[in-house]
Amino acid sequence: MITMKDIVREDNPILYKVAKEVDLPASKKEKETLKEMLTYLKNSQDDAIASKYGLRPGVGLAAPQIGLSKRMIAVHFQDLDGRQYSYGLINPKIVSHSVEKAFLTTGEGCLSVDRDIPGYVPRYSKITVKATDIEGNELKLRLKDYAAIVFQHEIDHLNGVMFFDHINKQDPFAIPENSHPIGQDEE
Ligand code: NB4
Ligand code: NI
Repeated sequence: MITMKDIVREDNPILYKVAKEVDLPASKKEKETLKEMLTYLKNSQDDAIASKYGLRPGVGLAAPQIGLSKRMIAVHFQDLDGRQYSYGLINPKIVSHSVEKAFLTTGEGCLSVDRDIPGYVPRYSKITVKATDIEGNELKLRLKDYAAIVFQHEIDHLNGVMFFDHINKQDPFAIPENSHPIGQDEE
């Protein structure tokens, strides 16, 4: 099983590389790895398992974070309307996006970054993603707000981009223009 020792940290150059496309159909090994990434997320959200193995909780994970420079991501979360998302995706691609942006009021963290970096991370509020799932099915996902933010954080990792690259260095909590907040106190 994947544990924290398998997760590379921000000093590892693999996190700043553009990851390679996976030749389809994906190999048995690649599919096994993607299943393990999804299992890490499920385990990390289970208090008993997470405390037993010292897992930091996650709703997403990208293959470069476990030292594999390949375009594969796993996501496992419920959006704020309670809709469940649980996917292992290969060669995910953002094929269209809104002009409008959104950001988590809590800011973002990363399993590969062992420090808090305060500030809003502006991202597109609506995206359409095309990808291949673990079974080899072609998927087209229309995502908004929280779900769109999670997918963009993961797809960024495939392009060597970290969440803090998006934070306004001069004023980290400046409200990005043409954006809306996502999170508990978004009323
Ligand atoms: C990826 C996320 C950072 C912002 C928002 C959040 C958590 C991550 C990083 C967008 C994507 C990992 C991958 C959480 C978390 C809410 C749901 C269900 C019950 C606990 C869990 C906690 F753990 N980020 N961690 N960071 N990343 N929400 N939740 N809760 O997932 O680095 O590249 O279990
Ligand atoms: Ni991350």
